[in-house]
Amino acid sequence: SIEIKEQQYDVLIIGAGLSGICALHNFRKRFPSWRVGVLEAANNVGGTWYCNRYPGARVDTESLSYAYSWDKDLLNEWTWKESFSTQSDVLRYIEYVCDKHDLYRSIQLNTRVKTALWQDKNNTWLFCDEAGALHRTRFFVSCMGFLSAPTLPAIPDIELFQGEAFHTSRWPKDFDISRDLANKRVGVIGTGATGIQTITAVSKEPSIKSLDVFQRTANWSAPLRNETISPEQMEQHRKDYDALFQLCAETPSCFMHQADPRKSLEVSPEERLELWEHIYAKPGFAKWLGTFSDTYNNREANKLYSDFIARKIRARIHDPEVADSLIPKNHGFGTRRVPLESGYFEAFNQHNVHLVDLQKTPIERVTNSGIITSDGKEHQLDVLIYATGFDAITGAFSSIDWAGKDGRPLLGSSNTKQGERAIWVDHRPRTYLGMAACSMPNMFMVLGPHQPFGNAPRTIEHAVEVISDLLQHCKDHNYSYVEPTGEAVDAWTEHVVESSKGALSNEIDSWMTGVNTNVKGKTVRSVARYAGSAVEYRRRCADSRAAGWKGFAFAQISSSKL
Ligand code: NA7
Repeated sequence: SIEIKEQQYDVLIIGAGLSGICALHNFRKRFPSWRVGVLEAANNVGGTWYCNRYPGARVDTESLSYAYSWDKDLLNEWTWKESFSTQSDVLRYIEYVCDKHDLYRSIQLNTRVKTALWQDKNNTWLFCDEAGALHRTRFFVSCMGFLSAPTLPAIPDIELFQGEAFHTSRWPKDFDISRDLANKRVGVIGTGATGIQTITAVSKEPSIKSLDVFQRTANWSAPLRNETISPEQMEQHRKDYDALFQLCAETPSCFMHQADPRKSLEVSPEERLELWEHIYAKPGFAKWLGTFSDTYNNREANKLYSDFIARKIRARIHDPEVADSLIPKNHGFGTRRVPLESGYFEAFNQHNVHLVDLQKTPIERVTNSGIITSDGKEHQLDVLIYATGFDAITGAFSSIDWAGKDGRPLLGSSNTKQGERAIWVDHRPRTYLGMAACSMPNMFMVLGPHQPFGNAPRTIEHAVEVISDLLQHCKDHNYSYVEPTGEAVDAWTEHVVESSKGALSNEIDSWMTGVNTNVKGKTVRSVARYAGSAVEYRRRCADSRAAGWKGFAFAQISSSKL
């Protein structure tokens, strides 16, 4: 008989981005006797910050609040150079953490998981990777990210294009814009956070011949206001880290910005304008999150603020018709994720940058040398960049073939035979605390669906802490099996849906509401994230823990050897 060797773990982490690195560090420290490992599909650590190497990629959360808080020495050693760091600086930071804590030895790179099978007989998960190697583990933690599976646009004849074409999160290695875009006619499809950063950077490249921006939905965007951090400022910031992390722990999405408790409609027009101008002049998400408290659940309040931002945008664009196209019509400011920009709108004042408004002239098809729009015009291109986003939330899970308890698939469509047995039907996750799911025993998720997304490192650290405490509980009681109860999953999923009601963002198609025209079956809105505050989320996690992990069922089995 052929013996297939399998790697064995007590806890296996999938993904080596900010979540996986945080989980690895925590578990290795807390469970020194356990075999802890990470499988990572890419050939480096970093996750989002490794994959998204497109020009202009930058974090639009303040760098200082984007650091791990659990290593005081690291906070003292590390120097942030800019208030909003570039992709390469964030990646350098993650690599530095891995070096400093000797994490690389537990991470297996270039290992993409293809199948996952729950086995009752010994309460373990068996994973098979793309190369056919097996990995068996008692517990596993998904750190796969909710924006990690890129999607190409579903437009006809996309494969015909003969020039260079790629997705922003698959930026070709060593593709240098000043060299490789020199004299080129460049096209970008997509104007989300990624598109806006890419378009701005490419437009500033003096060597390009032209840039065509294919915009399906205009996006509200506002100035980032990045600045360099001097050594003296950094010295001061180091002293303020504790207070900063404390502040982030008290805000709804863990950013360092708080809404003004007043309501827009209760103050005078002058007072309104005063606050708006004040936050507009501030860096980062202040202008999204620091406005009046009713801005994102009161239509009239939202309209007033949107009009204010629209005036700001209009003032920056020479051609009124272009300005009109760049200002969103069908959704209000802040009801989708607000991309922050550094000269995006001014790009459209350049003679070589053209906006193709797909609301007026939708894309008909791709040809071997460009894109034809409905007005019959062929936009000739040498390079085509897809900034078309991700199969968000469930995308990373979709690329693995799951067999949970009783062989149940994790995902499935309601109109297929397989879908009838699926745990999450029609891309609608059902979770307990966004951390665990029925029929997926011993699985935990960091940044899983139904968690309160926001400032990623802050929410990651909290989720890792909770999972770590739960694993400790299993270890202490010799439990080899843990699964949320059906009632707990029903109640939490219902609470997630309830708390999203009234938010204007819930009425808009976006990756946050689970809609993606490029992914089959993602046409119906679902609730992807917990819209109750992060503070409330923490309270609920703490309540479960205090009540002996209420909502979870545990079991011991005697023959529970791996
Ligand atoms: P997003 O925010 O999902 O943006 C994707 C963009 O691509 C958006 O403008 C889409 O238009 C556009 N798109 C997608 N498919 C098509 C097709 N088929 N035709 C034309 N245009 C299309 O992804 P990002 O990568 O920018 O940002 C993701 C998150 O990463 C971001 O929120 C940050 O948190 C980090 P649409 O609006 O759907 O009409």
